[in-house]
This record gives sequence, structure tokens and C-alpha cells, in this order.
Amino acid sequence: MFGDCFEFLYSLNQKFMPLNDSNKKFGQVWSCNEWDPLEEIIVGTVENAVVPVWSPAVASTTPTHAKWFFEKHGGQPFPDEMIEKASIELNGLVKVLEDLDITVHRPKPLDFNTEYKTPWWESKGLYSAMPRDVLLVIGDTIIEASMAWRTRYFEVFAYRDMIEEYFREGARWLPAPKSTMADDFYNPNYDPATPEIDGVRQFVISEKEVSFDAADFTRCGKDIFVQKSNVTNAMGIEWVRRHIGSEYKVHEVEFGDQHPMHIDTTIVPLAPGKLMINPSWVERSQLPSMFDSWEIIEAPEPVNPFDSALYFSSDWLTMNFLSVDEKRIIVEENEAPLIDLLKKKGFEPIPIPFRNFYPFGGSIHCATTDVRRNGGLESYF
Ligand code: ABU
Repeated sequence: MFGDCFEFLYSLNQKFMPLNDSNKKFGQVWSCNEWDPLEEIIVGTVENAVVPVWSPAVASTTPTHAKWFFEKHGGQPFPDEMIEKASIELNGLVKVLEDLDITVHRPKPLDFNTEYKTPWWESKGLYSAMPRDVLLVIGDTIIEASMAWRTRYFEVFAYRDMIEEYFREGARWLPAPKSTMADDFYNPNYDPATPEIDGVRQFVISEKEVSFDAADFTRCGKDIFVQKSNVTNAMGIEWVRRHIGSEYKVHEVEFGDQHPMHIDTTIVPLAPGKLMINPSWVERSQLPSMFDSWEIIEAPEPVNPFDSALYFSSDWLTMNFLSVDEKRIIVEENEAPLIDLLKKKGFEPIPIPFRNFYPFGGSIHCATTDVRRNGGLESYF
């Protein structure tokens, strides 16, 4: 009965909200921070999503309680019901954005269940649910991240049609070098149980080749903050630094997340002079001193998911929200303490249901990449 009802809602959703609406015009690429008024955005899709098989790269950031999920489903499509529920929420996000007059584009999902082969290994794909991981927009440039998981090697092709459209509209287009992701790209001694040795953070990837996910970067105009993680290495950071132009400064930061992968549940710029931090990972003293004049807002504890499991992420998806402008922030509707805090601080949260997307590894920020925000390139420090 429950399943039938979802099937019906899902088919309605698919009927009225087709992906890849080719009639929608692609505009200019321009986004310099996380808070200028949003005009155009990419929203991911869980269509065709495949569960990765357990591997050292997956194990490096996956909560140990979730291992059973990968053992049971690894190498197979995500269960239909998960896809259906998350798709409804993604389509709801699209509707909210479009009602705010924001142009939304969706990727063209690949057949992620097809096995592919490189000279070094074989794999299936993952999904095109998280454009934030793959595409980094800095000013008028779209950077394709190199990525670090074999399952994500070809993921960018889900976005290629739209990147080409943006290129035609004048965007600069910068694909990062792909690493081989051969066995020796990964650190054979990495053990998630000992993520720090003699005070030095350990990572599952080595420094042998360039590697980064776009979501390890966060933008505050001319200043961009990035962390090393289990998908982003120093070479990857240096590659971005050298390619984005001398008007930008890339600052490397390190906090207390023992298994880092993506900075957007650790520090989140909200508006000029306002930064939200994850109090369980970030000490104020660890922030670069340039934040001394900023208001630092500690995120409240996450509300534990009522019926969803966090297979790919920490509990802190609470902070993984999307700013529409300096005041309005799209947040997950169950995160009541966060919503209250934002209101108290003068923001206008827009709550939407998004809990069924959480098990895919992210929330609203991960599920999107803002392509155009209306504002100039400025220094906020
Ligand atoms: N992809 C965002 C997840 C980060 C986290 O696990 O907190």
C-alpha cells in the first residue's frame, strides 16, 4: 500500500518534472561566494544511482555502522524506494527554487550500472546526485574536479551537455587532470581507526597525483577556503590555486574532523562577516585570524534522522543548507534547532523536506551547484 502510493506520487513527479528540460536557457556563469542573490543553479538527480562496493576509499569516510549497507547492496542500484523518496524531495527543491524565479538545470544521469574499465582497474559508477562535489564555480569559471573515487571517474559526463552550453554562453571551462586512481594512488597503510599519527592527519589518498573534490572548497569572494581530506590532497589544492588567477587567495584550513571529505558541514559562510561553524570539529582558535572580525555562529546539534540512515556522511548534514541570498536559506525542515537559531540571528529559513536524500551522502548544499549569483568579486576581510 505504502509502496503503491509512492509509486503513484513518483510517476506524477516524473511526468510533470522532466529532467534535462532543453527549453531552459543557460545563462552566464558567475558566482563568487555562498550568499549573493541566486539566479541559476544545477540540482542533482538520484536516477540510476548505484551503491559503491566497499573499498578503502569508501571506508575512509563512511561511518562504520553503515558497512552492512555496502555489503548488502554494493555494486547494485540503490533500492527503488530510496530513489523514489529522494527524487520526490529533489523535485520539491526544484519547485521551491523555481517559485523564487531561479533557473534550475538537472544533469543527464549516466547508466551508472555499466561496468567500465581503465588500464588499471574496473568499476561501476555512482550517481549524479551531488553536483557540488564535481563542479567548482569560481567567478566565470567552471572547474571540473579531478575526484578520488573510482566510482566517480566519469561522473562529470552527466554534466557535460550543460557545461558545453555554459561554455557557449562565455564561461571559462577548466577540467582538472584526472589521477589514474591506480592502486598506488591510495595510501596502503591508511587505517580509518588511526586517522592521526603523531599529530599528523592521515588520508587514504596519497600525494602522487592531483586530486580534489569541489566540495572541499568554500568561497568568500577573493578568499577561498579549502581543506585537505580523503579526496583532496595538497597537489589538488595547488593545482586550483595556480589556475584560478592572481586575484584569488586560496587558504588551506585544518579542523578536527578525523575523517574529512567535503568542507560544507564544517564551516559555512552565511553572509559578509558571518560564518557558521561545526562546534564538534572547529575550535575558534583554528580559524584563520582573518575571521577575527566576523561573527562566528556555532551550529546546533543535528536532529537525528527519524527514518533515514546516514550511509555516506556524518550527522552534520544539518549545516549543509543553501543560501538564496544574504537572508534566505533553504534548510531541511526537521532541523528545528537550526531553524530557530537562524531566525534568532535575523535569517529567513525556508524549510523543505529533504531527509530522504540524506542516505545518499548529503543535503541541500551537496545536491546543488550555484552557477550564477548576482554580485561582484569582492574582498570581505
Ligand atoms: N558530502 C558532505 C558530507 C560531509 C560529512 O560527512 O559531514
